[in-house]
Amino acid sequence: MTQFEKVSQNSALHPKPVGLVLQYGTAGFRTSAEELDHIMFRMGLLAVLRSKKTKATIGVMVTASHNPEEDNGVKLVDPMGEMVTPTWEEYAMQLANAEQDALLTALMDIIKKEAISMEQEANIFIGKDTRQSSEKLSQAVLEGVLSLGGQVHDYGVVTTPQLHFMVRCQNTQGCYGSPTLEGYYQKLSQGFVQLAKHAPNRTDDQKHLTVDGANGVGALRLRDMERFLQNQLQISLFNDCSAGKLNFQCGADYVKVQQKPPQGVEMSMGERCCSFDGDADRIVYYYKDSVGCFHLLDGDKIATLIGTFIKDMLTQAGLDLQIAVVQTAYANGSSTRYLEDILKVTVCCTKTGVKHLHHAAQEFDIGVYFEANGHGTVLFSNAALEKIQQLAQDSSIKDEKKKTAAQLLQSTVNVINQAVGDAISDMLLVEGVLAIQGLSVQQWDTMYHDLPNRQRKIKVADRRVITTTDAERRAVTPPGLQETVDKLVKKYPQSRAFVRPSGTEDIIRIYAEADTQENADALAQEVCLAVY
Ligand code: 16G
Ligand code: ZN
Repeated sequence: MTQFEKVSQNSALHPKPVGLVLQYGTAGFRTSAEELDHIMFRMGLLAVLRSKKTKATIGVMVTASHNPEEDNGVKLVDPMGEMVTPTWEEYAMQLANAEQDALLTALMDIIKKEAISMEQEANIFIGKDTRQSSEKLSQAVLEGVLSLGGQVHDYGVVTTPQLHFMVRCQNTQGCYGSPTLEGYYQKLSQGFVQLAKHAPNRTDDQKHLTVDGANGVGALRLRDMERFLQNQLQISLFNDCSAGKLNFQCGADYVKVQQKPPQGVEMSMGERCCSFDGDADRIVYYYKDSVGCFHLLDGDKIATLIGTFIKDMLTQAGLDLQIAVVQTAYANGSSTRYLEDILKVTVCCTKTGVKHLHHAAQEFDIGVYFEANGHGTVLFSNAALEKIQQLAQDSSIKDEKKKTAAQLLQSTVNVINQAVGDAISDMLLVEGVLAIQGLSVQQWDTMYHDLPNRQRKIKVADRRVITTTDAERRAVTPPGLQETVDKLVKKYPQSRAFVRPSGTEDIIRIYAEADTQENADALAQEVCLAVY
């Protein structure tokens, strides 16, 4: 049997429902788990082609992140651990949406367009989250890969960022780390322990952190990692997968959107808490103050903390490297003002979705990128990495402050997962920075005050009627909408609002911020009415 006959035969075991059309959205294919079997098989096929084309290992992650347990999804990971390149998102859709009898033609078409040599070998890394459906769906990916003659390493249940990390390690011949869970835990924890050494006299209270694992994979893998942390962090883990439902009334997305604490977490006053999302690529922090009031420290606050720390260290180390912070339209106006006016760093705004932020951050020596929802990381250019490493290893430096700063920068590099935003890695970096700077969560929170804001969503027949420009901050169509939003915004002090189609669901999203919560709510409501 030829390879293609095998594909044809096996694909019949993963039939596509006639007429079903799915989009490769911001974070890959994502929908009800029941609709995804054929998609998984076909993404296995596509991963093989991508691997042959790039002559590198490609990742396939089965997850629907913060979405409900009943959903699932899949995305491809490119050689350096980034999201797959846009042309291949198009191929993903061609392949996914080809009716059963047109699958081989669609496959051949990609092979021809990309001039792929089928002789080339292919290696695929597969990972999955804890969803019940993930087991069977990742099996379908595997069958797709094997049908087209690819080799597979199945990592089983890992966080999304862990799979990205493995792919990057594999394709950089170990320069980035070793492509194993052990390698991941060792690299990140060593970086963190080095940072923590610079904060020697912390009390147990200061070392204590409450973590909401969203009843997902992040909880499991954090448990594995604890033994590497040398008691520098004392974690109380809740929503740890033992009983509750994934993402249900818990997790980073719930906390951020609802602006309230997750269920199932014991929080005492003033205590530092954080929530991961369902695949552990997002994190937000929060605490309850002395009168029981809830305070959220989202991705913007994390970016500001990290940006400030890195900038300080660069100054102390005497390193002239350009640092920028990349945000999206959702970034709180106060954070942008703080970064530009007080911290005086370059700030860029991109469209929502990790790939856009990641891409923009690559333009700088050091690019800190975070979405307000808690997804983010820091990218260092090769030149920046070299300079930091050289300085950290330079034994001729007599200036202690300079030496320490260089070493702290080097440890920061090690703790960061540069492949993609990573809740565990971000958590370790935040904990390290707070420890070194001797900051409590309350002190961190006072760096700037968030403008009150409100997010809303509206179901519409076709979200594509709304198109946007200026990093999604202005609506181009339907005609007149932006003018109406502009008028509404003028009614409220310090306000801002935008409307954008979701890249992951069939809805329109609305964001409003203003001087008071009442005004932010009222503005959001008025903008909603303008969209209907
Ligand atoms: C996805 C994106 C996330 C973005 C969100 C927006 C990745 C890995 N994830 O979850 O970055 O914030 O979509 O969703 O890119 P929306 O378009 O529905 O608002
Ligand atoms: Zn996620």
